[in-house]
Amino acid sequence: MTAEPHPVAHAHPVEETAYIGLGANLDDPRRHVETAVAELARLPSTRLAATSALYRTAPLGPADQPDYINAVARIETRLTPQALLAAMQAIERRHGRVRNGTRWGPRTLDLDLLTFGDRQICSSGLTVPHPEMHRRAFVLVPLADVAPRGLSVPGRDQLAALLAKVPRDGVARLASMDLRPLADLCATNEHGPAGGGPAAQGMTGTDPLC
Ligand code: A4P
Ligand code: MG
Repeated sequence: MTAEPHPVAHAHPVEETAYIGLGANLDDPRRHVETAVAELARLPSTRLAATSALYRTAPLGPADQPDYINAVARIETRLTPQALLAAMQAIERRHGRVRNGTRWGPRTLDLDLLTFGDRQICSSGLTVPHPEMHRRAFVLVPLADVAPRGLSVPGRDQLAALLAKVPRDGVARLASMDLRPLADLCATNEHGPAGGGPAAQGMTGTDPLC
């Protein structure tokens, strides 16, 4: 059995703000998204700063698949982008993500690294900002819940300008996230609040949950 990469080994001293897009459309997708947020909150050297509402969105790609649940999380992290991506992929695997070769096919959980500070990265396994984010309402609308409208997407434009260009039909706000999975994790989190929390919901990032 191969061991999961250990992200702490790839931490660096500068804390960066990263935005992570979450999407799911199989097997109780809302639960996958909410528990994945709780798992992001528990990553080492990482703090969950804010979570968007949940959105029901029409599928992009093959039409014969269920609607998606989409959301965005804002984190502050000392992980490198590569270590963060590895940790995100480990979370996807724990959620039973199967890659069957269908582009944009249905999935239990997809985590996309949208932006990482003001970095632009183009390597074989990682492109940041995510190359499709600027044209996707199912990313930009929840992103606006947790990011300043003046956020600049490196190499693209400000979030407000990007939002103005995308049609929003097919993106319906559902509800705030239920962060009880996060509270459960806080109760048992060996890292304690300094390692995994605090977490907050909405724009401010100031309501510590644990
Ligand atoms: N990769 C490179 N850059 C990144 C990044 N910034 N974040 C690499 C995450 N991964 C990145 O991803 C393929 C490879 O991209 C990985 O090996 C990673 O090293 P994947 O998750 O295996 O495959 P994928 O997600 O099927 O491919 P792709 O092209 O990334 O799809 P997207 O762009 O994630 O789109 N419709 C709705 N309504 N809502 C959705 O959330 N999502 C998708 C998937 C399609 N339709 C959707 C939604
Ligand atoms: Mg993806």
